[in-house]
Amino acid sequence: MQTYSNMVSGKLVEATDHQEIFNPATGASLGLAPLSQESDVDVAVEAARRAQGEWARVSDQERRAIVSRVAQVLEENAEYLAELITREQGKPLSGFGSRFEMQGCVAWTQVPAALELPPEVVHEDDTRKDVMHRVPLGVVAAIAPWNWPLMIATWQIIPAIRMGNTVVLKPSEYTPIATLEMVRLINQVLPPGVLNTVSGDGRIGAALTSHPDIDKIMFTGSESTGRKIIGASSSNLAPITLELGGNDAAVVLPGTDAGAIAEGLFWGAFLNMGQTCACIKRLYVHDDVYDAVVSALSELARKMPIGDGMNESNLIGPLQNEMQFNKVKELVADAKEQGCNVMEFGQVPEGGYFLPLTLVSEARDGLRLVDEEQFGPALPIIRYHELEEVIASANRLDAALGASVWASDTDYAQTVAAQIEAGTVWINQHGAIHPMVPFGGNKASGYGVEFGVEGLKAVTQPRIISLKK
Ligand code: TXE
Repeated sequence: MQTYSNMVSGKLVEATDHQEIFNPATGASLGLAPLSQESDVDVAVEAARRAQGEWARVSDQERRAIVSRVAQVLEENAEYLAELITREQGKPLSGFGSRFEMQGCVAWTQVPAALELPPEVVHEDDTRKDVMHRVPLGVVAAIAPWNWPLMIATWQIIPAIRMGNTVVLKPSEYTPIATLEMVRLINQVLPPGVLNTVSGDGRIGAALTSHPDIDKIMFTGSESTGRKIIGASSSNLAPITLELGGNDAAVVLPGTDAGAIAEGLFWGAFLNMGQTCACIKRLYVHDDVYDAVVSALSELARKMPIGDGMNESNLIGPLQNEMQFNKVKELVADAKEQGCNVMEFGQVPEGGYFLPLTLVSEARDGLRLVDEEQFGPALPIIRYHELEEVIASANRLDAALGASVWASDTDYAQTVAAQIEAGTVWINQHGAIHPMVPFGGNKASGYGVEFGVEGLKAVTQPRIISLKK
């Protein structure tokens, strides 16, 4: 059985303890992932600290060149890593699956490599000149989730490295292997100590985020863990970028052509089996087009091939883990008990954490499936009549990561979008993130943004050089 290792100071370090990782589609063993001890966290943070000064002194141009080489390594190893993602995380190789995730890793590495954050003259008059430089924060703790394990780790580590920080990354305990392999591969082109890992569950995450020598925390995960991390950061005062998932509403306005939007709505909701932070998690459809939208979505769901994602004809895989599998089943069972119309589609294979694609029509606010983040392939569809009513519904929850408005009249859609509280409101698309466009949550979905120039700023601190003339 293959044993995987953490990376510290450019070397693979053998762990004393391990956990076996299984394929969520088949139950097959994938190998042994390391389990770090709290003392390993100290060693990894020390390694990152030792490497940081020299890394920060590397010229901006050279750092950009090195990050470009990281993108090349990701590209060269994309197929190997995509297969590991499929075996470990479950998303299929094809469609919006693991190859798509690897394309994202490459793009989200190339863009920071190309971006610049030059010093800025913030004030100048006859007496003085004030220039703001963006300097690295130091050692970044990155805590990654299991839904897009490599892409989200890339979002966290690449901007940090690009701007002269060093990193200690902890992958999710559900999906450590593909991430550790990615780190091993990209370490071939990084100086030792720039990117290190520790592995394990929340106990190791807590040791890392509360470590006194951490200067910045990048976190994507649940709201409850986000709150714990805020507490942990009181020991190091590290600023935090927090992406805490969402419960995105999509609003279909009256008069919209259901056929034209069905595919966008479908993948907006079922991307990665719904296990995506900015997925449509509640769909509000005007009475005028309600039946047409439900029927167009049913048509698509009926045709969607479900199964082991290593088979390239499958576009829908299993859920990643038992916790998530049980949570989605429980929320669907509750909706059924509450009198909703539960429609299940697809041939679900035996074994593995497979669930049918589920549309729940005649759903309503207050239902658990609507109010809680299901993070799975079960979409509640709520009928509405008045615009004020649906805007109040969209804004009534604490979660506010993404939202979308769907309409044939895009001018009208923009006036509606402006009234929705969310970090991003898409029009006629959902979850359409881009490496140049800042992304982050409002309200309980977190704070701080990733991507683009704003994302680079988030892993630096301003330093003003003020000259008396
Ligand atoms: O998240 P956790 P879980 C949502 C989704 C899901 C729920 C629970 O609704 O059902 O969260 O998922 C690390 N200090 N999202 O339990 O626990 C943990 O080891 C530091 C939305 O997997 O938040 C893992 O690496 N770290 C989301 C990471 O935090 C700690 C993606 C996320 O795990 C820690 C995933 C601690 N005290 C789940 N405790 C999104 N935003 O997309 C745990 N961790």
